Amino acid sequence: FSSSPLYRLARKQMSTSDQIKRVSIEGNIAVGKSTFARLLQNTEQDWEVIAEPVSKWQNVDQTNQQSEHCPQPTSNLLQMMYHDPKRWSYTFQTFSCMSRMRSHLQPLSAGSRKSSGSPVRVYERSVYSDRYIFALNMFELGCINSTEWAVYQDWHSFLVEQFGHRVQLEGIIYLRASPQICMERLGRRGRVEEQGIQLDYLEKLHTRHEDWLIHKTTKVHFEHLANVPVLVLDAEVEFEKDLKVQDDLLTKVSLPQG
Ligand code: DCP
Repeated sequence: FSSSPLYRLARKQMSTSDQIKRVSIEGNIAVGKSTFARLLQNTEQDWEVIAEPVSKWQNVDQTNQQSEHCPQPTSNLLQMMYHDPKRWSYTFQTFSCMSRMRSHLQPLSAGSRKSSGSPVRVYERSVYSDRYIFALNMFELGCINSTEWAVYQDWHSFLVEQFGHRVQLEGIIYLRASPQICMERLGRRGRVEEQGIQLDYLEKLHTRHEDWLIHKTTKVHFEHLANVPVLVLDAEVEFEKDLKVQDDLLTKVSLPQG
């Protein structure tokens, strides 16, 4: 791996950062990002995995605004977005990206700080897939209007530029599988809010991943993002319970020491 482009580029990018290596796992809905992140965490104990804050989106805390007119302590924004995408997509994309920014900026845990080399932090998705996969897709589908899209891009670019290297990635792991396989996994996992998702929605998201990470045709606003190395892993085969497949995937992911 040390002779691979991912290694060389990761080293080059590191020299301009705070030495934390930030890597995101990308891929379609239900492809297995959380499972793969858990495997990575078990294999590399001092890597820190930051889970996607889905439960926050399912339980938006309203306690600060609680009053007679707003007696509910939480609301399920994920559910609201799937139920009425035109009304809620912009709000959802704002909230999900803000919660992700917060997790990108979290200080390192004590365990990761103690690691001998540079600490590695692994994210499930990133502020970049929020924008170039989901928000863009919702805009193209007409669920985010052009004013909302302009506002979204404005604050997104501003925040990413302000936070600088703290939200920049040194590598992307793309778990790649067909939309049909993701559909099967989505059905099996049975997250209630996602029950209305159709295959053509997963197909659109798949095309967006391919355009961004394989064909590199997505127009990205951030210069550094164009140079981030991408490791493509075949996630078509079931890997959740197959130790051999897990091993094969994991051996492809090794980052430089130091
Ligand atoms: N989602 C969205 N917009 C975003 C991020 C996520 O609409 N900017 C939605 C899509 C899913 C849910 O949130 O319904 C979680 O999606 P992910 O693909 O990020 O996470 P999964 O849990 O599906 O991933 P995996 O099963 O691969 O672990």
